Amino acid sequence: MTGAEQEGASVPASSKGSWSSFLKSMASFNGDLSSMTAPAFILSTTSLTEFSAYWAEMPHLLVAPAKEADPQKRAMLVLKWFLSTLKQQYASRNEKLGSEKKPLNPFLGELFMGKWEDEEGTTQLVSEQVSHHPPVTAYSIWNNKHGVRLQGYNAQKASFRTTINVRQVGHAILHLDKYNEDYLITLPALHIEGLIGGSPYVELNQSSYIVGSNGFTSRVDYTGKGWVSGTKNSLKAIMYPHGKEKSKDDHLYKAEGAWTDEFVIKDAKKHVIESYNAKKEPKTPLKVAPIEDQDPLESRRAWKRVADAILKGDMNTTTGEKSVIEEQQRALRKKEQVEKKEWERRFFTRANSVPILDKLIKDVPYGSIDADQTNGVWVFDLAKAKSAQPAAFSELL
Ligand code: HC3
Repeated sequence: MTGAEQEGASVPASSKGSWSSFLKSMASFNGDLSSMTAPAFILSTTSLTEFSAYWAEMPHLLVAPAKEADPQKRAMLVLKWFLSTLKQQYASRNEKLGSEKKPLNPFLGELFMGKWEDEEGTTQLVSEQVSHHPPVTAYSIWNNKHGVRLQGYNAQKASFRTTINVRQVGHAILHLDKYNEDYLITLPALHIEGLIGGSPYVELNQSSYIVGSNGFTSRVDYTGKGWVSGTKNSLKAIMYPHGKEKSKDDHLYKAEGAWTDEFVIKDAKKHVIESYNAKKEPKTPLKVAPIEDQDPLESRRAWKRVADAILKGDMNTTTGEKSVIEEQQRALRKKEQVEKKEWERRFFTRANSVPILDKLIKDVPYGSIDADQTNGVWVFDLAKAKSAQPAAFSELL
């Protein structure tokens, strides 16, 4: 524990009591992150549906594999893109806001939509809350110019043992039209550091995989600063032909560095093939429709009153406005029960099976789909999407 942590330096003086009550309450934490009640100063105005955008803030890296003719290098560029998304996914809020905050819990049917426009053409995003119990967010991101499509869904299973530990359930699948190739991406486990001092941040742990239908798999190992040794936000990755994880001589590439900073990718001859510097890589800003033009279910419109109250530090209004949304949701669920009709998701459908997922998951050690923990396996439904947003999807199929 650092000096600052001992003193609780990041907790505003007026919130010290509520922060220590929050820490005490964690002892009986039931694992449901959405039911966690945190003090006002640590509440974020951003809903988890927005987090799906972190996958594509650098469209040039997302589409780079589609421009590469060699299958082995293509798989390596998928690894590079994936590693480049980590800082955005897990450290950008900390960097921007000074700590990780508690995101808004999306309601069922909540949407977040936007696009990135740059020299790679238009890259589009739809994110939808497809389940509330358990909370599950699904997303689809596509760039028609380069024929690149990413879709996925995720939920979090949390536990408390000295800190908050989170296992991510779900996956992403990247599809490259030109090569009719798919990459199954599993999601890293994480835990929260800096909790005692009141400035929480995410550290990644364990391993995640990228399994390509072209025969190459990457494994990424995450480590952090331990009690005795280690460096914050470290990663090591290897890429190998399917089934050759344990055979070092068959490893094709190695990546090493920090996911918040710099990493390099070397070939089997130890030559640096790719390098990445998170601080220097240009990002394309996401364009989101002005709030007044948004659908009532779109995140920033739906949460506006809550977000405004959080920004003002007005806890009474925050709680009151949250209750308005919760009440509306309760009424909708009741209506669905009476009418025996499940909420119709606007962009996604629950699938019985996804053959490519069933095939690729076999190359993930101990890999399983765990559909029971995500209220199903969720796939982007183009027919639904076309009727929901005809203009946006006119170029597809
Ligand atoms: C655990 C987490 C919510 C989930 C966030 C996820 C896993 C969501 C999917 C994204 O693709 C990646 C991602 C990044 C960060 C994860 C969040 C970090 C903290 C947050 C907890 C619910 C907040 C804990 C509360 C407190 C007070 C410690 O900040």
